[in-house]
Amino acid sequence: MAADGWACVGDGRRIGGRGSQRVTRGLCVHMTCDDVDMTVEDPQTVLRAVAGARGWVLAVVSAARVVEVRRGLESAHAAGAFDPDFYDLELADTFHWEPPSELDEARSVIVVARPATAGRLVFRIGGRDIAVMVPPTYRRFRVAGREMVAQVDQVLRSSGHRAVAAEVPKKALAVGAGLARYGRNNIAYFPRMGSYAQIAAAWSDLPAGEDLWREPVMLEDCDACRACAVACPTGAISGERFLLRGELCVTHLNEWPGSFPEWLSGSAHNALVGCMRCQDVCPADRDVAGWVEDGPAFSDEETRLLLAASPLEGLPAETRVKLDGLDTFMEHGLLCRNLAALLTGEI
Ligand code: B12
Ligand code: SF4
Ligand code: SF4
Repeated sequence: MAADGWACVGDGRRIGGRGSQRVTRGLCVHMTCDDVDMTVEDPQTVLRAVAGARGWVLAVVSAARVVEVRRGLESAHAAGAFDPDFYDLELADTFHWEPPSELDEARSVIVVARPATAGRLVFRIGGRDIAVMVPPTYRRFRVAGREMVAQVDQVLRSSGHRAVAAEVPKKALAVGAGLARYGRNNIAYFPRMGSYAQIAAAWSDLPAGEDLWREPVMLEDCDACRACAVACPTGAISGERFLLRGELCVTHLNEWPGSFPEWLSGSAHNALVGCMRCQDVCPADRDVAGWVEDGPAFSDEETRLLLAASPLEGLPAETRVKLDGLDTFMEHGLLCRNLAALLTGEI
């Protein structure tokens, strides 16, 4: 069994449960959550139990690891690993490397991942129903991130600690912390969730404890597989290096404003936002590939309004409710642009 749980489904430990009252030596934390109610000595143990009860995974790493990850990223940039425009748009200002002033002393970063389902929307055009996918990350994006951090903060407050959302490189921290492995497609794969995971991170004043940091690891499934590289419509997963050619990735192209480049084939579009090709073909996702929730469905009239890029304020209230419910973080005009690219040929 691999230490990071890839060959098993957890270590089987159970630390109390609803109503259990286990009192041990050391710092005592009593916390009550919907489905975990226990008294244990160590906030990290409580955190992991609360996460486990929800099907999430969690790790606490030293804040110093963020500095290391930053150095790695900056030296890769200095060595010319990133397309300069891509770096400026996607990476240069994305991360907040300093902990927020509201924490007296940030000692650790807590990384949490939870399972996420893809969404299958329906757009009706000329009486025909066309299914359009929303990849797992984008569904309830903001809510999911906020919930994970709020839950961690709630648990920590019982022991006088805090957690505050961190915008740091989440995959690198999840993999370094031993929670996940990289796929060749550069996505992080978690036991029992595969790549269908949403990741959140939080700065905390909780001491990190035992350092279990490790070098990045790739999935064993990738050793004899290149399915994602073959399926990638733009060659972003290169045979020459591990690091994604992010500037070619459809997700990069359809998350940003502007027109799509001329070289991008119309058939490359496959989701309302993002791209599912390298996940759809991945054998390591075989157990989660069916994690798809249906809805909402958009009528002929709603689809027509969206394809005409009608402003959000002008849409019927029920259409706005459906769009708000997606919570993708994407600006309305970009979703309309992406939909038009997807449905070209269907109209
Ligand atoms: C910028 C960004 C993008 C960019 C760049 C993607 C990328 N691979 O960097 C674009 C817009 C293209 C993108 C696309 C997607 N993204 Co994105 N993205 C981010 C963001 C903001 C930062 C990612 C980052 O740190 N990139 C910098 C690179 C250098 O980091 P890295 O990929 O970890 O690279 C490390 C490895 O390459 C490693 N390494 C180097 N050499 C080698 C060699 C070996 C053998 C190994 C094992 C490792 C290794 O070292 C590098 C540095 O640490 C995060 C949110 C966040 N705050 O973290 C979301 C995030 C990573 N994205 C996410 C998702 C889901 C996606 C998409 C799957 C969305 C979709 N379905 O359409 C695609 C996947 C594209 C892909 N194949 O990677 C999720 C990840 C979920 C998961 N399970 O991994 C995140 C965490 C958002 C979230 N909160 O959920 N994304
Ligand atoms: S498709 Fe194959 S090579 Fe790509 S991430 Fe999945 S297992 Fe690895
Ligand atoms: S998300 Fe799409 S474009 Fe980006 S690497 Fe995966 S298959 Fe290629």
